[in-house]
Amino acid sequence: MKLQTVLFVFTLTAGGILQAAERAPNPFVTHMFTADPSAHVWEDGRLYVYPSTDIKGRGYAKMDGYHVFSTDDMITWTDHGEILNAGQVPWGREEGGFMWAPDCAYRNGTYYFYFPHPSGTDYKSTWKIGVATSTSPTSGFKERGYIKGLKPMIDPCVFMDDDDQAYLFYGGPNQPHGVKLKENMMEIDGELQKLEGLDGFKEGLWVFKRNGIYYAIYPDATKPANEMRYAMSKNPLGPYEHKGVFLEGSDVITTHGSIVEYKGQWYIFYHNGALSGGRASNRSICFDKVSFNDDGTINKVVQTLGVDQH
Ligand code: FUB
Repeated sequence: MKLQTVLFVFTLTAGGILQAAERAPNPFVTHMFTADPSAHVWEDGRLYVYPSTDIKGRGYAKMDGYHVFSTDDMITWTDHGEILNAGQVPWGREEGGFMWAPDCAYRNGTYYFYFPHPSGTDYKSTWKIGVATSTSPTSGFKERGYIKGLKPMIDPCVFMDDDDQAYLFYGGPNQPHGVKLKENMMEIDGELQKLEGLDGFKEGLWVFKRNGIYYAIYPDATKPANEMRYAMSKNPLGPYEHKGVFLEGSDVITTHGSIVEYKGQWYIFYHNGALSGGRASNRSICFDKVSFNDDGTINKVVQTLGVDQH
């Protein structure tokens, strides 16, 4: 399903010059509620976003499945449909729901889709990180079990380093962790490590690399709306140096996002409550540009709504 047609808008830039621009307006998915976007550029040159799905009028406990969206121009987005739901997870809790923030990784022709889901009625003590695999980034995912040896926590992020070493990051509440993954992408390799330096960490860890520097971005526990902070390190498993807030909270309590480079521009994907009037569990995914200073620090993100401001 094609979601947007080309949008041409005129906008006032920071420098006060009116100029034309092209991009999908925020939120860029409007036919359903989506949250927790994990963005990746795969080998075909398209940008793919793997969010979780919020259900109209329902809470976090009812989140049940995942869709994939993709683009090659940041304007026209395709909804590739549902790729997995709780009913397809044999070890999952009987009541279903709780299909929370996912991520996807690619190695040697296989896409690995990681999702947090509880195995029992008492969801807090039974979180697992499930894995589904496919040879396509958008369909055919088959559930393959969960990663053994982890603590019951949420929000997986799988980062592939330049040397093809994969790392799993996850955590929450207040406990950011990381560990190497074996080449099979479904077993941990070594001890789970608590990441140092992520001051104020709540959940939603995302790790990326730019110019040899590892960045960890994560929501904090600020109320009424979580902000997003970042920290920098020379090593993926830290220790990290806390740098502060770079994305203000929106009209929903949670923040969750990912940063990716596409066609020479860095973007952050995140969510807000623009389509639900701020209902906490009816969120909508957005993207905006990210810029860096010479020392690698990240500038405060300008969050746009409805129009391009770049
Ligand atoms: O979307 C459900 C949960 O809310 C996610 O797992 C958290 O990161 C928060 O966004």
